[in-house]
Amino acid sequence: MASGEDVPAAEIPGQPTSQSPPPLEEPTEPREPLPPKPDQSQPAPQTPTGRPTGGSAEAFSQGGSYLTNAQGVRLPDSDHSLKAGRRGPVLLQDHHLREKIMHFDHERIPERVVHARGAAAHGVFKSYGTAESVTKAAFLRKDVETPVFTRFSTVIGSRGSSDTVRDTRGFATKFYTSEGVYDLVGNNIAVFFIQDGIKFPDVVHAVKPHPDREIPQAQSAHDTFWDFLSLHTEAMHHTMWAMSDRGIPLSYRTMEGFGVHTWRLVNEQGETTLAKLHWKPKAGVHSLVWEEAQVTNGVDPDFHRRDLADAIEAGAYPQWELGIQTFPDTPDQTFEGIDLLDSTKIVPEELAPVQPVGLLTLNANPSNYFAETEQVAFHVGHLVPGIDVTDDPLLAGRLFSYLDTQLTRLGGPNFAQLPINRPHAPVNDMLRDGMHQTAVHRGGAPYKPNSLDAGCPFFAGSEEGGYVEVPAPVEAAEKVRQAPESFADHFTQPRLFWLSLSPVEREHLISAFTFELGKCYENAIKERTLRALAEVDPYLCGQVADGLGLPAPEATRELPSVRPSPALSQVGQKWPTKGRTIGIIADDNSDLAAVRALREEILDGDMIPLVIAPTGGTIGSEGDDPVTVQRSFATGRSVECDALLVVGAPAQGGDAFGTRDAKAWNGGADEAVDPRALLMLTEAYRHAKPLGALSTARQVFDTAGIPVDAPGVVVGADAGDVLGNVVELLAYHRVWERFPAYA
Ligand code: HDD
Repeated sequence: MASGEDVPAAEIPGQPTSQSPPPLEEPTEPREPLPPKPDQSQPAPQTPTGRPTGGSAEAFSQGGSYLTNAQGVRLPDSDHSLKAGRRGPVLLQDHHLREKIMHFDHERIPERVVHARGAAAHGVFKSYGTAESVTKAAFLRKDVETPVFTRFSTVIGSRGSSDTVRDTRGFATKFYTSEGVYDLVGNNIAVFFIQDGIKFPDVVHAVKPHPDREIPQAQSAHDTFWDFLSLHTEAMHHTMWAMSDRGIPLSYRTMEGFGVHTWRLVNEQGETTLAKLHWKPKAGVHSLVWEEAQVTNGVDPDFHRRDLADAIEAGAYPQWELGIQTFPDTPDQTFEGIDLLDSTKIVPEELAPVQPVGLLTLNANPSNYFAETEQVAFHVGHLVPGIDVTDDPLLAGRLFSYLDTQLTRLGGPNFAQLPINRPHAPVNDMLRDGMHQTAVHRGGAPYKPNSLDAGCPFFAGSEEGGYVEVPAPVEAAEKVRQAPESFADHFTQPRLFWLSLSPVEREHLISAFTFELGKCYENAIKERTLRALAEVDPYLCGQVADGLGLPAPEATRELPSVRPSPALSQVGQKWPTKGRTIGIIADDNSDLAAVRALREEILDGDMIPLVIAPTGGTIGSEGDDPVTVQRSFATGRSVECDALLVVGAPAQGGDAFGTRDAKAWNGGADEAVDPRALLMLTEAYRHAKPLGALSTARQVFDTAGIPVDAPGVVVGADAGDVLGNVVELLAYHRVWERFPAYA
């Protein structure tokens, strides 16, 4: 058959014939263009000079009801390449195929070299005005509201890794202030691994997967990290935090944030104050337990990302207070003997209280992950008048690194023009051209001084809101590659951290060290780390050594006496329960009225009820207003819930758990309970979560081996009472007494 000649469709295997089922129906009627999404109806992007680009708003949005190519030309087909005959070769002249594949081939950009995996949200920062005496920053004046974009992240793993790994978390906020963009690029750990930016490539190379096999992913539990740590003990303080419960936060919503460095604040009078910045979550500082974190990695690798987005979508907006610790700007830049230029040191809150200066509320999810969360570019050098840097050598490295990395990641120097990075203040920067330039600049003289543009743009001094660096004195000294002597103490503050934790938290920390070092192959690395731990605390070192089956070394010096900082412990306080998730385990035979009442009361308390049943669908009969199931025993796991309730049969309802059919999961005292339900309960019990049983459900606890008189187990006949008690327990996050170390 001659090439190009059409073959009758009926003769071609795989092509529709008259016997083929009709194709799936598509909504093929052309309609009027859909109304633009809220973000698409914004005015057209502005140039960096603040002027419109000259294009219409429509030109920048994806609109219109017809599929087009990138040039706006309508297309009749996007499923078949242009061929010489139905079975013939694809033609090189298919410009639509070429464009579609070309664009696809370039859809990925390099992921961040660290902090690759993240989730973000838009929000607003409202200032209390309490920082006005120490800083002239306009966004910190009383009642000023500033739009923000916050990105949370893990550090080690790549973009596709999971959320609940043991790691430091990033907490970066972009404030679109009236004076330009201010970025606060912090972590959920108050100190950093290293004291000098020049060591950043070393610590990152050590913690990233091994260069030969690229394993393990998103973990510090491997030889290269512990090799580095044991040889470089300034990282010990950060590592203590990472091995504590802080390394496995419950959610982004329940994480503290820290600006880590000491910053220099400047007020209207030009007076300076040194300050450390803190984010305090309104929902409390809560963590997972290690087993829970490990299970969650498999059950729901997007756990933190989903939690953040769901909470915002449900209107349970996460909130943090921004707080500052202030210190006099003395020539030695120390406070109570603590070197404020050393980012491996904290100043305990008991010595310098954290004073609240404003409230961050995250209230909108991104519309497009790539455009916003992926392309947002933070930089510690994005500062506004009133906030200046100090001589912290770690900060110096960062001031160079953040801009530099965007060149590779975002492909050129114009990333400030991307919508998510664009300042909300007018820009007239005289930066020109370059890759991905989207502005149509006007004016013929992008240089200063000029006369052709009448000298415009003009310089702004302090009076006009210009960013004028603090004329901080610089000590005349010799050039050296050396650290100050005060940087040499690597163990006093790790000991302070250790002694500030409750017994349960210390046990968790011991287990984490034992797990991570247990994953190392080289004994020399384990032994060296034990020697470092001996300098922190003999009990800590002894317990980890026992777990590894190695002898415990002794400290080489007398351990310093330190005053613990209770603010570092996460145990003991009571917190709001808003936004927490309560699972309700039930089946067809359960007291449905109780299930309904529980659901309603949980929702009334601004919490999230999850009905968990043997199968998906509904429980209860048709005429009985069935209850929708959110998780089946196949998809649900206790790790998703902060507390679990089990609902048995109605009080006089007879034999609710007496039969074992397809949907009944509990066969009563003599029959087997579905092992998945038992797993959920025993797991939640082990993870010290509050548990409640209504009426006959207490039999299930017996079968699971959970003593109904154990701490945090509530049994009763009244749904309201049981729930009330469980919520009261939840306010403490966990039933801490259940951990053996509590006593
Ligand atoms: Fe960094 C990203 C936080 C030290 C170099 N860093 C990055 C992010 C956070 C932090 C939260 C992710 C921002 C985002 O969501 O896009 N980094 C910190 C903190 C540090 C710190 C709290 C110490 C106090 N970082 C640090 C040093 C260097 C870098 C010492 C280099 C000398 N950090 C980078 C980077 C990243 C980055 C390579 C990767 C992606 C990016 O910047 O935009 O430039």
